[in-house]
Parts: sequence; structure tokens; C-alpha cells
Amino acid sequence: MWRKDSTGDLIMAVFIILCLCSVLVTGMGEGGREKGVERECEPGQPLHCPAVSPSAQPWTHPGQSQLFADLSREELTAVMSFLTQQLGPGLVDAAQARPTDNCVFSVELHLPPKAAALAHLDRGSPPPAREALAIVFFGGQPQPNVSELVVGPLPHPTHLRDVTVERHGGPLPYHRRPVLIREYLDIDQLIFDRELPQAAGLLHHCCFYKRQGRNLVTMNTAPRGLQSGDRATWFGLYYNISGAGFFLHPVGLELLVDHKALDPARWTIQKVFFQGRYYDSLAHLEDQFEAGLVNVVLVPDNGTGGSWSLKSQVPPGPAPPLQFQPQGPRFSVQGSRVSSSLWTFSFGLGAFSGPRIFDIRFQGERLAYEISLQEALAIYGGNSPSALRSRYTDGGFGLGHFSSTLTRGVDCPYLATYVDWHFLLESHTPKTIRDAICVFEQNQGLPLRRHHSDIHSHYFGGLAETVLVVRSVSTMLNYDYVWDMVFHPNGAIEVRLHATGYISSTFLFGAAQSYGNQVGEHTLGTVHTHSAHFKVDLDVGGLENWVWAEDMTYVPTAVPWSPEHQMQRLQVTRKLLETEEQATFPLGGTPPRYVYLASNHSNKWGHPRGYRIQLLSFAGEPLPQNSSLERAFSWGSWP
Ligand SMILES: [Cu+2]
Repeated sequence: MWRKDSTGDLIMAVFIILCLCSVLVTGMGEGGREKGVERECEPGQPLHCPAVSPSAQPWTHPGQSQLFADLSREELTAVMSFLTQQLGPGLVDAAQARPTDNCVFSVELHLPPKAAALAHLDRGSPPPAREALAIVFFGGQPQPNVSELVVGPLPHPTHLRDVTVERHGGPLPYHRRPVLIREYLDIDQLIFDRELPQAAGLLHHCCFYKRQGRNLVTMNTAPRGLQSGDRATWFGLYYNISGAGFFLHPVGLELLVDHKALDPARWTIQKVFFQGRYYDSLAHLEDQFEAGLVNVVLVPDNGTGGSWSLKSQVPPGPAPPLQFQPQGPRFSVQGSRVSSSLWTFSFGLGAFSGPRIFDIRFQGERLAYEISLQEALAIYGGNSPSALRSRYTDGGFGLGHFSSTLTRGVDCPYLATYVDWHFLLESHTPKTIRDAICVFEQNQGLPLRRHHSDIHSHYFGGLAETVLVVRSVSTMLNYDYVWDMVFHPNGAIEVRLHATGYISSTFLFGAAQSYGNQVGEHTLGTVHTHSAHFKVDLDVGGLENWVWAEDMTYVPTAVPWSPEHQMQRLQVTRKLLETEEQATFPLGGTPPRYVYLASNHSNKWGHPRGYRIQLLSFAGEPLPQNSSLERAFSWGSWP
């Protein structure tokens, strides 16, 4: 939730906890499966109850394969050296590259093909070659383009394969490339050195402007234009607040920068917006101001004096409750592989797609091949240009790339195991985010199940619920997404998203109430949605699975022992969903209450063994189908 807000307003409510919670249907009720590993206490005998059952042994994986491990610093360096050698002397470090240069944008793990990975994991075949995927900007070619190259085998690469057409159905036009940090710096130079001085009088009057305006900062938006081929971005100007989010301090000036030309000297300001009105240029705005035709709102620069809630609202008192591990952690992290008495899986961070887990096994049996975040989307509304058409697909910026260091005791429990993440983006050398991923086990403070009996016989039985969690946090400019993969002791896997950080805001004017809520004297917190897209590749009892829908219905029936009376009898309905169309449910519809993926194995009662897919989603209305942008994230229409 947005901790910045203390007003309980609409903005606070516009977030989702997207929780994809799957429950193992088969095996539930067969309590014996958990008994060996879960704490089970008898009343009156608490001191004799061992913290860990003696039978708890980690299900270790033979060979400790690292098929899904993200690239190490050594591997990233080896790929970069190989690319430098192969792509020739024209290669420029992306940190310095201009649009007319060739540069390596990113290098990350190229995931192995599933069939080859399973042949290795399940049938002892040799492991598939370990490979890297590099994204290269060829700005220095006669036909500038973006290419995707697979490099392998690691750790000593000898081959390079262009997979652009295979992956995208054709060459990738150069205008689709992400904006490099270098490009943002050049845009800032255009704004601060060339443009803002043209409206110095107005800016001095409204916004404490001094020479070159370094009390102001720009805020990026997307998408960059109205049609394919455009590369024009609205930048909002905000007070540069040191040590707190500038996101809440807009001054009301926004600039549409056309940065499509490959020569930054040819970039232009296409449109200017100031406190509710549009102008053709900053010089035009200044003329109008000098002619007394601009109604200027003076925006005070409160610095950090305004209230903000990254600091505690009350003085620190006694230490808060903590969890502890009486006998140390009950799981191990070896490389990218996590093992506990119940679960084993591999984890990683896609540079763009974010957190992902592979080869997920419960008591040694694989439940899923892959569960991975693919994309996060935020759609905004507003009455200023930077907000009214903003749609952010954060995968393009990099949900892994913008992971942040986790702070012990705040972002994750103090005793969690913390893992570094190495990456190579916009640089010739690898970088490391320290403590980017944490793994911990946590007592839920609720019984997994319990019963207390006073009828006929007297007994109590209960299982404490502890869950194993893998967490990372993506800080996407103003907001922070906390991503959890949660492993429950009953075999359920849960995917959870918490949104926090700062809200996005714009200058408050006109019919602002229609686009959000006032959060400052001149600040509008803008209306928006959040959605996250996960890939879930379940393999329940093998690769062949069927989707079943189960629900309940009332059927009018004559009471058997008294047929003159009618009753509504509750019955189970079961339906095999035979096509993908049948098995997809549009957002806002009423899907069956129980949807599960069944294997062709049965339990001892003849029911197909399966895994329930449960969706708990707060996502708002999807973008209407007739929007020109809908096809970019049509997944948002399905829960
Ligand atoms: Cu939000």
C-alpha cells in the first residue's frame, strides 16, 4: 500500500495485492504427509514437543544443478570480452554511447529450452549448454537496429547466434530501443542548458528559478508518443528535494521533448504545458508572461518540511516483536537452489522480467517447471499531459535491473538469508546489487489447521503454519514493488505483490477531482491502476495436464421422504475445459470457483490428482479493447 498517504484516500485504495494462490487438492486431508515434518503438539506436553521432527530431512536434488542460476560476474565478463572481440572496434561502452554508436545494452542468462532442461533433470541427459542473451544496439550501422544475440557455451564462449528474427518475427527497428542513461542526461542538458533559460523570468517568479535551474529535476514518463515510430517524451519538472521523494513537488511545468533524431543537437521541445495551458515553446510562454497573459501560481518549495511517512510518526519506543530461529534456519540456499524439508526450487532475477523460480518440487515431486513475473503495468489518468496518457510497462525499464538492496529487519526479517545479484546493463563491466534477494521462513501466527474437541472425546490437534518466502523489491522510479513467492507447508504456492513507495503526482488545477485526490497545496495524486503478469507453468504429476472447473449449484428437488415438499438441493458441478478459450476467463466475469489443473494420475479414491489455481486480484478495469495500446498488454484483460 502507499505508505506515503495518511489520508486514506482513493489513491491509497488503487493498488492491487495480486495473489495467485494455488492449493494442492490431492493430498489435502491426507494429514500423514505433513506429519513427519510439521510440529504437532499434544496439550499438556509443550516441553516435549521438538521444534523440528527428527524425520525432517531436506529433499536435496541430485547434482545440485545450476541450470537456472543467473550469470556470475565471471560469466558476464567472459560474455562481454567475447562480444567486444566479435563485434569489432566500433563498440562503445553503453554508459557513454550516443544514438549513432554500437553498444551492448544488456547481458543476462539465456534460459535453457524446457525439453533439454527436463531431459537433464529427469533422465540424466547431459545439461544443455549454458548460454547468455545479449541485447545490442547497432546505431552505427547503415540500417540502425536492435539485435538479440545468444552467446555460448559458458564459461568459455565460442559461438554467437542472432535470434532477433526467431524471437520477434523480424528485425527490431532502432526507434524501439529503451532510452539509455546517456540519452536521459543529454535530454536534461537540452532542458536545463538550452531551454529553461528562455523562460527565466516566469520560472524565477513561480519557482525560485536560478541560473540553469538546478533546484529543479525532470520526471520521466511513457509511452513516448502517439504512434509507432515516435520517440517524444513528456517530462514533468519538480522541485529537487534532497533526501525525500521529489515526486510530490510538481511546479506545473511539463515539456514534450522530441528525441527521435540520432543527433542530439536536432532534438526539440514540441510543446510546453504550464499550470493548465499549452504553449508552443518556452519563449512563447515567456512572451505571454511578460505581456501579463499568464496566470501564475507561486509554488512554495517546502523542502522536506511537508509531512512524509518514510519516517516514523511517533518516537521510537521499545523494540517491536521479532521472530527467531531457535535451532537456526531449517532451509539451505546453495547457489540459486533452495532446499527445505518440504520444498526445493531454483530462483533468479530476469534483468527485465524480474523474479522467477524453476523446478519447484514439493516432497521431491515437481509441481511446476516455472513461475515467473513477466510484466508490471500501471495506467494513469489526469488533466496534465504527463499523467493523462501515462502507461508504464515496467519490464521495459527492467524489473530485475531496478531491484534494490534489501535492508535487514525492514525489507525482510532480520535473520533472513540474503543473496547478491550480478548484472550487466548499460556498462562494459558487471555490477552487483548486494542483498538483492532474501529467503526466509516465517511463522504465520495462525494454525495451518487445528481442532479442539469437548464432545464425546477430549483432544486437541493443531499444526503451526510456517511458510518459506523468496522476496525481491523493484524500485520503479517512485514506487516500490515487493515481490514474494510463498511456499506453504500444505503444498500451496502463492505469488504476492505489495505496492509501496511514493505516489506519482502532478500540479493541481482545474477539474483535478476527476483525476485523483489532493495530497498537497498544489499537488494532485493521480488516479491509476497496477497489474502484474505472471507465467505459471504447472506440471502436476507429469507434463500432461487437464483443466477442470468445479462449482456448486442448487437443484429444485422433491423431498424424498415427503414428496409434496420441494427443496433446493446443493450439488457439485464438474466440467472438463477442453479448449484454451474455455479455460480463460475475462476480468470482471464470474469464473468457476474452483479451477484446477489435473494430472492423469488418480488418488486412492479415483479422483484425478490436481492443483488448484486460485486468483485473488484487486486489478481495476482493463484498458478498453479499442485502445491503440491494448495489444501491448492484452494480458491485463484476464485475471
Ligand atoms: Cu499506485
